[in-house]
Amino acid sequence: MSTETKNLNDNALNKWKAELYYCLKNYKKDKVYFNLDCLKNALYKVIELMHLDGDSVDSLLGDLCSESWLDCQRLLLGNYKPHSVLTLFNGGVLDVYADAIVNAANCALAGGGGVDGAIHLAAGPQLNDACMKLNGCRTGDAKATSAFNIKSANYIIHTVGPVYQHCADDPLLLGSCYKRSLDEALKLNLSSIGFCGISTGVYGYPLLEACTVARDSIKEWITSHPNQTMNIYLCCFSKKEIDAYKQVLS
Ligand code: AR6
Repeated sequence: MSTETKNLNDNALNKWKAELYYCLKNYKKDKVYFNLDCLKNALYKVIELMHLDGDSVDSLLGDLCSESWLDCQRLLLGNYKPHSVLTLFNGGVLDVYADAIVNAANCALAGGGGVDGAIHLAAGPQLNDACMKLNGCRTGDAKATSAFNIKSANYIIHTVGPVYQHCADDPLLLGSCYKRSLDEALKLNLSSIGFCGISTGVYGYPLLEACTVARDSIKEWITSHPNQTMNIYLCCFSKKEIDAYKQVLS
């Protein structure tokens, strides 16, 4: 390789490394500016230019931003092919930038407390009007509306989780919420969706069990939709949720 070519390669590598570090830092610190596609792009350029395998990338970046890097490692698994990705997001559904966010609603779709109240407040009164036209929603089902005044998403997918009863139906109904929400996102031709921890607040579903159901049902959906590319964010409003997801995803 001529000196000139080597210099050009070094310059390109430094540029993409800087971009990658920037994306990872934003992922950890300032999620408003985090962009998954930019991160993927920079990551692949660095891998190409350095001829790295996954392990070497780990050691290069693991120390710098270990927490966010751990969450982003899954991006490597598809070997450049577009595929659905499940990512932990350190923030609530109103903080994530996604085509749709998922609301933990009630059967009447009448608004309420918790994330439902926060979403209605942020979306504005038109959301209630739209919800009233949907004829309610059964437990385990999902229905979509516009996101109105919420600018970080275009759609809200309202799903109704089970009130925890400690019975065999709980995981079936909760799993159905995740799958039906993903079906709705696909029907609308969307490619990213942010979930809150459905049923884990007012409805009393134990957190670790709910995270396990979320993981398993989303993985099942991804497996049964191999040709779809969906960026799926598990939004963690509290530190407890991050810890629980990390435990079930490790
Ligand atoms: N912003 C973002 N996420 C939040 C917020 C918020 N302000 N508040 C809670 N979460 P919950 P449920 C997360 O209780 O258990 C309502 O009254 C929280 O960390 O909102 O499914 C409805 O109308 C958790 O991950 O919903 C229903 O009647 C997730 O939101 C009932 O509560 C769900 O907690 C639904 O109960």
